[in-house]
Order: sequence, then structure tokens, then C-alpha cells
Amino acid sequence: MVTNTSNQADTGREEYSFSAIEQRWAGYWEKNKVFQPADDGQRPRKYVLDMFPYPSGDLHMGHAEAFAMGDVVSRYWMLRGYDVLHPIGWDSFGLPAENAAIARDAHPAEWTYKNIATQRASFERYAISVDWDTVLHTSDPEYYRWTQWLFLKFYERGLTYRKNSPVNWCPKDQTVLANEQVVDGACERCGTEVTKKALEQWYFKITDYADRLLEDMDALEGKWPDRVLNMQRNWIGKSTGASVTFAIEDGPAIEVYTTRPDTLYGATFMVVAADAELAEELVTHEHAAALKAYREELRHVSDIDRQSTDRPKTGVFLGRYGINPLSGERVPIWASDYVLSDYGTGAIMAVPAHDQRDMDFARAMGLPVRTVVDTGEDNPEETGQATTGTGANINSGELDGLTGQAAIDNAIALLEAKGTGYKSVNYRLRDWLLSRQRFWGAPIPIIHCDTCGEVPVPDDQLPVELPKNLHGQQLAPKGKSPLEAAEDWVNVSCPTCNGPAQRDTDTMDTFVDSSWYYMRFVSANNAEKIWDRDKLDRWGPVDQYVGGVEHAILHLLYSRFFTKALYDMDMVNFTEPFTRLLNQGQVLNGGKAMSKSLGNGVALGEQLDAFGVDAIRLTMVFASPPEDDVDWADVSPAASLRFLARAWRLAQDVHFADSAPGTDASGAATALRQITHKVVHEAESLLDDQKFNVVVARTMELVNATRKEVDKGEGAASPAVREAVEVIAQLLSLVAPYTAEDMWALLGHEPSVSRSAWLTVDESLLVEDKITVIAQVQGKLRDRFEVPADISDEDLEEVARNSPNVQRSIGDKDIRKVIVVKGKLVNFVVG
Ligand code: ANZ
Ligand code: ZN
Repeated sequence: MVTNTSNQADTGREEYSFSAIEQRWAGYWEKNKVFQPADDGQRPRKYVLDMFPYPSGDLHMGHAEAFAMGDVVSRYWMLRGYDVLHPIGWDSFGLPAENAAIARDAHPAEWTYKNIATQRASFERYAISVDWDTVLHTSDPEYYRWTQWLFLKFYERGLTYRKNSPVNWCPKDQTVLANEQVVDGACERCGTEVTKKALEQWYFKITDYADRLLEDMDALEGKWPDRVLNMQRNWIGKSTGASVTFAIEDGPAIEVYTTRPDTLYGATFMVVAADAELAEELVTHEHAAALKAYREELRHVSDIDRQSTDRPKTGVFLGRYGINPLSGERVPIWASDYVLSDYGTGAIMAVPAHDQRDMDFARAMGLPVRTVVDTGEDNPEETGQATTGTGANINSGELDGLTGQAAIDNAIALLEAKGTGYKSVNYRLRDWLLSRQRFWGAPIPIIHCDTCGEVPVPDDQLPVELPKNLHGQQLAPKGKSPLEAAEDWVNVSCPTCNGPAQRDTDTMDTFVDSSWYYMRFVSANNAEKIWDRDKLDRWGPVDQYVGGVEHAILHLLYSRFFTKALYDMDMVNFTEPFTRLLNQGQVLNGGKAMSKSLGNGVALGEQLDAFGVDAIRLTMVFASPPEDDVDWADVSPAASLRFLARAWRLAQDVHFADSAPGTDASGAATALRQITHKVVHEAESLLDDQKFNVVVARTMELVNATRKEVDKGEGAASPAVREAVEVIAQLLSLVAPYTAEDMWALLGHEPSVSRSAWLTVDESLLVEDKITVIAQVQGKLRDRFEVPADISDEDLEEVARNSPNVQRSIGDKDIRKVIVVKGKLVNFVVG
């Protein structure tokens, strides 16, 4: 490389050509393992990770943005002297591969690994700073062997279990979905409306960790985006209140969950979830037919509509009564769809005066409303508007006169004394449904034996590889797992009793694969162990994680759960996987997300061909703060390209300059050095604060200042210019690796610029030589200016007098007095 570049000395100057430069450096970093961590304990470590890609085709603009951001962090840390782990892999199981295989009558592996090869080549061209020796794919048996092993570790601890329950079912993809994968009642992947189906399914007991998942977020405050933390908190949805037992006439008591036990005297009826078993248990003989009809009706109402507050409330009376434990009042029990079967106990005490849903129901059914909290608003009994504020209790017996928390605490104390209630906590979070009835995933490593029941596959028989003889049409969804068709594979002998047994035919949700990959990267090639514990202790957790906000809930929550469970098993020494999180924005076009239907897509490959890798990367980073969206219609990769050419020509100028010592002692050279050191100094904090776009702006300023200096004749030979151009090359290496590497070589250095030493800022050059002063008239601010720090009082007064704003404000009044506060302000007293 170096030889090649210095040959230019013989042939003369060149024009900046991104394609020539890309060719010069293509493959250099990978071949020379520039981005391989030394792991020699000589330097402090940093672990940077981009959310690993799904091999859905070639890379797109979104990848280009995300990886440009991750690269700024990893390349910067490397320049700061850290030993950096920055790995890459592929999240390569999942439905699209399977659907493509069915459509083309091929094997999902074919499509998957072909796309991986394409993406990998594009990543190499894009010059991301990763270690290519530790690549992993979650669909490799060497990887999913450990996914299965973890499943069994969780199983041993009772964190994996199987149960029969109504689950979300996508009729199009013919698979179950986790609650998290149902968006507005529709399948997250294909948009088909989700239905319910009773199935035997596998779950992870993430609810055991609800409290820790919530509490440990305090430590992420300020390090993760607020909105992600909020989304996680809402998803976990902790609420505190009371469990209250209502006796039932001629039946067993039922418990309800309420956040407002203080409103108990206003509970004028009860409602149970219409689709819950409880409704069937409670309904009297004469009302059974009505309940049955109502349930039948509900089958045609989507989940979204059920929850909608606009929709009129519906329901049926169950013919039975409960007894309010505080007032002793007899209250009718209804069934309705607005009460959810899988939240709380699936039954509520309805307080129409203070809960709008209950009010709407009471109005629709003609049920009584009783105000029990005087909030000062209009009486809900008359308005039909539930009042939810605080105020003193009324109509509430022993609770009368109490307010807010005191009323709640007293209500709970009363319930506890009577043995009919207690303080309790509720979570929205549900256990994680992890089994899928699809082919392209890690098989569940369980064998079902008629004699022994569920038998874990012994460690030495892992991985349970996917059957090889299934492909194409055989994978078509049929409401049960396609693996069932592979009889040779399914039928095995029981590891415990040797009797005939069957393999579990479900596969795991791909979120299981991605819940632990960041740990595997520390020893991706280890064939004996899931990871080398010492290495994980050294490198983990991830210092900086970079990825899209679409993973704000599921992936991050699951990864956090895995980390905590593994911590409890003494397999890792940290409890949070990602210390810092950066959510890069989206790349839009014309204000909208790029999409086929809008026809506003921009092909990354075409952009790279037209402007070069560096200009595209620079454009991505320069366009906006990393967390903001970039609108491709508003940016100019052509301008980025011109800037890169300007920067590169500086290196060429230095390369061809007379090696005679320059006029470094001159004031101008010192001024350039001041700018250089200031830019480096600022870049340090800007990069720590993830203001990458501002760093690019500063680099542009430095290029301009350096160009001015060079154009003063002998300028390019000055050590100050060389210093500036070296800094430019280093800063550019964060976003424009090819150009930066070429500049570094032109400056006569050994590659790679990524391994060069960061400039130590000379504090004496940072002295601020300009100050801002203000001009006042009668004490009112009229103007402000930048002046030399050592300006005399007379000169300062002169500058202020000449300000048009000041003159306008003085008008034809006389100046009585001029007050000059050295280095700060000038005040004109007039009259
Ligand atoms: C009486 C009451 C009076 C309530 C009042 C609220 C206001 P969060 O905060 O989300 O946890 N609820 C309980 N279980 C339910 C279910 N399965 N389906 C629908 N609603 C349910 O909500 C808890 C409140 O939501 C509970 O407190 C209960 O209504 C209702 F002035 O009880 B409340
Ligand atoms: Zn057995």
C-alpha cells in the first residue's frame, strides 16, 4: 500500500478518486486483522456491538446508517488506545427464509447463507471495523447447540415450562405469537388479524424477574434513551393496589384486583372476563344460554375492538350476586369483554363513579352509580363522567373523610382485619411464549416419553439438529409443526428408559437466539464451552450497543432477562447486558420511511457506486444527531464527496511539499495549531456525548483553516499544517475510512490510521483568545460582539459606539456617562 501511494511522487499529483482509493485499501483491514482485539491485558477494554443483522437480502440504507454510527464509536475508542471488541454475526433463523424456501421449493439454509454471503461482501466494502474471525450465525448447529443447552439450563431451574392455554395464533403464518408480537391485534410480521387457539406451549418464566427488570433500569438512566426505558417500564406495567375477596351467594368466593380499594363502597357491581372459565363457573342455569350466545358473538370481535373505549360496552348478567366485603351490599355479577381474562384475576369490582369504563358499562346496563370520593368535580351520578381525582371519601362508612393514600391504606387495613383482602402488586408482563410451529429455528431439546414424561435431551446429544430431509413444500404451514413429518427424526428412544419416545417438534422463537449472542461473541469459536468464563468476565457487558428503536421492548427485555437468569446461575458476573444504548434514527426519503409501495426506496449499492463508501458514510453521520432521522431527500452526498476531496488534497499537498522546515514560529502557524488542538479537545467530549455530526462539522472547519494556511505559499511544509492534516485523517477515519487511510499513507505513515496515536492536547494552546462582550444603553442589552481578550478599555468603548444597534438606541440623546467593565460590557448612560 505504502509503496503504491509513494509512487505518486514519481508520476505527480492525482485527482481525488474514491474508486481508486477504495481499490487501494480494499481488504487491507481484514487481511491485516486491524480490528482484531489483542486481549493481552495491556490496554483497557471496550466492547461495542451493533444489533446483528437479519439476512433478508442485501444491505439497505438502514444498515448503512446503523453501522456507520457503531463504527464511529469503535474506531474512536481504538484511537483512544482501547482494546476494542467489535464483532458481527447474523440472526439467521426465522420465517422469511422459510417462506422463501416454500415459495422456491428449496431449503431455508440455501436462501439464508446466500444472503449472508451477499451482506458480508457489502459490509466488507462498507469497511465496518469488525473482527471477521469471530462471525457467528444463529442457524449454525455450533451456535444453536448452545441455545438448546441454555433452554435446558433454564428448564433445570424451573424457568422453562410447558402449559396448555389459549395463545395468539396467526392464521396466515400458521404459528403462535408472543403477546409482544401482536401489534394492534395483528401479526407483527404479516399484519393478519390474530386469533386465539388453545395449545400446549413452552414458556420462559420472565415474570419471576419482573421486579428486577424494573428496578435495575434505574442504573440505565441517562445511558439508555428515556423513551426505551419508558417503553420497558410500561411493558412490565407494575401497579400496586389490593386483592379483595368477594363472597358469592351459593358459590366459592372470588378475588378481584383493584388499584383503588378506597372506592370499595362505590363498587355497585362486579364484572368477570366473558372468555374466562370463571364466567362459566358463575353463571346460573337460566343465564347460561345468554352467556354462550354472547361468547359466540365475541369470537368475531377483534382484540383491538374489545379494548376500544369508543365501542359501546356489551355484556350479560350471570344471574349471581357477590357481597361487598366492606359495605355488606349485595352486588350483581356480569360478564363482559372489557375485562381481560389474563390480567389481575380476570374479575373486577366495578366502581362506575370513578372509573369511566365501569361508568359506560353501568349506563349501558342501567346499573347503579354511587359517588364515594368528593373530588370537587360535578357529580358523576348526574354527568356520566367518572371522576378520577383525589378528594375526601363520602358514603363510605368508616372511610368517610379520609383522602388519597390514607383512604387506600385504611381500606386495606380494614380488609386485612376482616381477612377479606390484602395489599398486592400486579404486572402487565406475561411469561414469554417461546415455542413456534415452524421449521427454521432451534428445535426444542425435549423428548416426550409415555413412561417418563418430559425428558431433557442429554448434553452429549446436543445439538438436536434439524432433520435434513425436509425442504420446500414440506415446510408449508399446516397448523402444526412441519417437523412432525420427519418421522425418522421424531421417533427416538427415551434417554431415561429406552422405551419408544418422540422428540418435541416445536422450534424456538428467534428472540431466544438473540437473547444471548452478545455473550457468545467473546468466544465465538469455542467448540467445548458456551463461552470462556474468563473472557466474558473481561469483556462483558457490552459498553455500547447500537440499534433500532424497534427493538426497544422485546429483544432488550429478553436479553436483560437472560443476563439476570444467567447471573443467578453464576454463569456471568454482570446483571445488565448493555451498559449504554444508542438508537439510531431511520433513513427516510421525502419525509417517509422508504418502502416498495411508496416507490421512494433508495438502493444502497447505487449510492455507493455513485458517490463512494466514504461519502455515503459521511453523509449519514453528518446529516443529524445519530438518534434523529435522516431524510435522504435533504442531504447531499455530492457535497460530502467534494469535502472529502478537499481534505484528501491537503494530505497530497503535504506529501509534495518541500521538506524544508516551515515558518512554524509565525503567528498564523500558532493560530492553526490552536484550532487543531481545540478541535481535538472538543471532539473528545462530543464523541463521548454521541454528537457525531458536530465532530464532522468541526473537521470541516479544520479543513478550511488548514487550506488557508497551505495556500499561503510554503504553507504545506509547515509542521503546523502536518499536525492539522494528521488530525483530519484521524477524525475522518471515524466516518471515511478509505480516504483517511489514504491520507495517512500520503503523510508517510504506516497504516493503519486506526492504530495511530490520538493527539495529546496541549492545554496551553487552548487559551481562549477571543471573548464576548455586551453593549448596553441605560442598562438594556443592545448588542454583543467578539473581541480580542486583551482589548483595551478605549478600544472596547470605540467598538461599542460603532454598533448600529447602540446608535439607534441612543438616537439624538446625549451620552452622560460611559461605564466600561473590563472584558465584560460597555454601558451608555443617556438623558
Ligand atoms: C376498582 C377501581 C376503581 C379501579 C377506580 C380503577 C379505578 P392497572 O392500573 O392498569 O393495574 N382491572 C383489574 N383487572 C382488570 C382486568 N382483568 N381487565 C380490565 N380491567 C381490570 O389497572 C387496575 C385497575 O383496572 C383495577 O382497579 C380495576 O379497576 C381494573 F376508581 O378497581 B379498578
Ligand atoms: Zn422414558
